[in-house]
Amino acid sequence: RMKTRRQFIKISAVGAGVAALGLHSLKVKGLSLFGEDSAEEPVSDEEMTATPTYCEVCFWKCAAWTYVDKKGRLRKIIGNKNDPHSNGRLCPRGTGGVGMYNDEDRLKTPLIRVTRKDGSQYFRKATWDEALDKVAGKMQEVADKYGKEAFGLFNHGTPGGHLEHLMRAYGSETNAEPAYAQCRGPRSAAYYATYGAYIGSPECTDIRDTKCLVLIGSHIGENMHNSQVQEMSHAIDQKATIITVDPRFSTAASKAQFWLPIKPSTDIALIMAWIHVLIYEDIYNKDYVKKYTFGFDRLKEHVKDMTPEWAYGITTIEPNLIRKTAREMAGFAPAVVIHPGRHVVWYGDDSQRERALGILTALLGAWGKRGSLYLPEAKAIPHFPQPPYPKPKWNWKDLLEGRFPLASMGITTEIMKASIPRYKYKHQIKAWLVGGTNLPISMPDKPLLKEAIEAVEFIAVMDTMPMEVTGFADVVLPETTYLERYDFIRAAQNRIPSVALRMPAVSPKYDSKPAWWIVKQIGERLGLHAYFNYDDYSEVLDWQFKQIGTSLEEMKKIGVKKFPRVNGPLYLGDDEDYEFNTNTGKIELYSTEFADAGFDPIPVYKPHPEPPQNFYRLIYGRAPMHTFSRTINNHNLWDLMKENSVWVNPVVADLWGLKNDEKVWLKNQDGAITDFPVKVRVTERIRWDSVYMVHGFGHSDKKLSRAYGRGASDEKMITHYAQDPIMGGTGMRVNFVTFLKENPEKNREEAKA
Ligand SMILES: Nc1nc2c(c(=O)[nH]1)N[C@H]1C(S)=C(S)[C@@H](COP(=O)(O)OP(=O)(O)OC[C@H]3O[C@@H](n4cnc5c(=O)[nH]c(N)nc54)[C@H](O)[C@@H]3O)O[C@H]1N2
Ligand SMILES: Nc1nc2c(c(=O)[nH]1)N[C@H]1C(S)=C(S)[C@@H](COP(=O)(O)OP(=O)(O)OC[C@H]3O[C@@H](n4cnc5c(=O)[nH]c(N)nc54)[C@H](O)[C@@H]3O)O[C@H]1N2
Ligand code: SF4
Ligand SMILES: [Mo]
Repeated sequence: RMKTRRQFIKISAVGAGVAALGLHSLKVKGLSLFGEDSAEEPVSDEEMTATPTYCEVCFWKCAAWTYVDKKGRLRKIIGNKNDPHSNGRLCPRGTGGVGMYNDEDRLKTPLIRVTRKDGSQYFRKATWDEALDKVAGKMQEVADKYGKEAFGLFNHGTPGGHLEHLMRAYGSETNAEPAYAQCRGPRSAAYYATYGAYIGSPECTDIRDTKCLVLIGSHIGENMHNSQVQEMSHAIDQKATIITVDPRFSTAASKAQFWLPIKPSTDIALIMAWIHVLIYEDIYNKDYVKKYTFGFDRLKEHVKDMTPEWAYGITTIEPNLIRKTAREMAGFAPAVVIHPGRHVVWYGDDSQRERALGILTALLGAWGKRGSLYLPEAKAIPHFPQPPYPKPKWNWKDLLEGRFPLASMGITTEIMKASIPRYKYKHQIKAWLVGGTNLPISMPDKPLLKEAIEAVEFIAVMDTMPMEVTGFADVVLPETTYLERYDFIRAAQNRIPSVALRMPAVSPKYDSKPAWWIVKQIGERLGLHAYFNYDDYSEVLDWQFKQIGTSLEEMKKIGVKKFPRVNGPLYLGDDEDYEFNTNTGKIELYSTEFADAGFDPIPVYKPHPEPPQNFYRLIYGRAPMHTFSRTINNHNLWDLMKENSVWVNPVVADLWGLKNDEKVWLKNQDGAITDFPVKVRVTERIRWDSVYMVHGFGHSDKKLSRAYGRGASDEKMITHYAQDPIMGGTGMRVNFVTFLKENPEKNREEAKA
């Protein structure tokens, strides 16, 4: 076996004796619902101190109150009633957020990779000074030897935001996050091309007031984005019609009047057929189309033959059902939400599918209208005084040399390729900073990631947990959890602008530090004091709050503050003049931007490869009680769901002789096998041509004492991806798996013997 330069180090190897002991004694307590000692005496709210925060268990950023009892113990987190993201209620994950803080497996001290004489490697505990010196020293070295641009950044969430500030102050914009090219990127490219606007987060979907909610893949109810779930249940109470398109009978499908169990990968054909029906049955909004859109005649000609009968042959959805659902939408227009989805990297033609959704919305005269997509607004927060960021000589975009021309953010796989000399990129990346992203679980194509990890000279990872990604670090920086720190002001868009404060409810456990402090220390070592001109982050917050007419003191009492809209009303008025930020100033049914860049200006359905014999398409999604891989070890949430299962249609189960709860290994088309076996769930709720799994399980790091070895990881099966040529998104539903009923390890051992 080839010797690797950067071996994966299981953090359990650190101070083995102590860790093992600590683990045993803490584990029992860790299983009680709210962690340490909380099963004790009940305590009333009046006896506790409430401090404001916003949740970091996912990216909806719900504002909340954390309650700490007289002994300084965190007892509960509840939603802030004044918050438009949560309306006073958190989802199960947010409620269980205390488990992030209480997790005894947390990173406890900085760690530095050491190579022994025999070549083996381990992490040694380090002081903060040692760890920070090491990171700053390497940043200086890269700047001197290769230029600052050669230091890359992978990030997600608020911790990533702090790292981004550091990197921009230093002089690098060589950054990317899986939350773009592995998530919502195609949506951004498509809606920007069509409407000159982004959907944003929280999505500007007016589900609260809709009469018809169309979910194409979006599985709200399993995807637990808080206010969307709340609004959907309100819409159901109001008897809104729900149309779901999903190869799986999702939770949303179980609440819907219409379930279209589409053949995976064929959605563009269905959407174009809907467009055909609207146009050729003359039930689209003519006034709206005439006033606001560009390219209608070309669209009409383009979809002439895209009849429901044509789509039936592709999607397996009955022509009558296609017609009926199109008429439903037209009947309720404009109060129809065509949900744009969020994790939209499916098959590599995702920007085109997203365009098709945008076009459908326009034909219904719905964009900007009550019950469809509203016009969101966020509060602008002034930047704390600092010099302008230096301008790098090159950035993530220059790496592309014209490829993926409509990418609006860095592309993770491109940053990786640019880190590997044999790809001969014009610019080479030599070192990485990583924060708030677990690349080995969120990236497709493990070999590429591995090769890139091997190739770079240095990796520093800032995390709260010993996740797969920390195992590849040269320096590990243990961050506090969100409950123990100040952070950026949350000023995300919504119906009305609001701001929310996150402040420490408890002091940091172990030797962990907040991201703002970590980047300030590194920045100062690099002489970048001017970008970190404060002793404590509360000074930045107070200054910013004062600029917008409040203060840290007031915000500590209220947590959330709402502001009046200043950019006009929530909805487009009847017949109101409106200039869209596109080339033509109109909603582009025909995209001049796509055409100029050499792409189909109107979406075209193109077939995708089918599973080989005895293989099934692997599709995946979310479970209500977990966020990706990040919560599996959280004892509160682990209690609710400990492992995933693989959903198999009864016909397939029969064929393979699979029983419910039987454990199998999965093998994909490239021979990759899951690390652990996974339980079979035999169910009519999935088509026979596909299998389904919840993402985030099958952790391979033993230090995650609860998550380790539970279930299987979808990502291990995603060795292949289809890249969107428009913006670089990696379509990940293009892998096929088959079942292994015997332990593959046993076979391998037998083969060796
Ligand atoms: N509880 C929880 N909620 C979350 C998250 C979480 O980790 N946990 N993550 C958040 C994040 S970052 C994101 S991006 C969102 C993602 O949430 P969504 O955008 O809603 O999810 P998708 O992954 O696009 O959709 C998953 C659904 O697509 C279906 N599907 C698979 N293939 C096809 C196909 O070819 N056609 C159609 N029509 N459907 C198909 C699957 O069966 C599944 O029901 O969820 C967010 N909400
Ligand atoms: N196979 C497959 N791949 C996917 C997906 C999928 O469904 N299947 N989903 C895709 C989607 S939609 C997205 S958005 C991306 C998300 O992928 P990532 O960006 O990797 O997101 P997370 O899983 O949320 O990031 C988890 C990391 O952040 C750490 N973390 C949590 N809280 C904190 C904190 O407060 N501070 C610090 N410093 N670190 C923290 C966790 O311990 C963990 O290591 O993955 C994408 N990749
Ligand atoms: S939706 Fe749930 S996990 Fe996400 S921020 Fe809100 S409460 Fe937290
Ligand atoms: Mo995402």
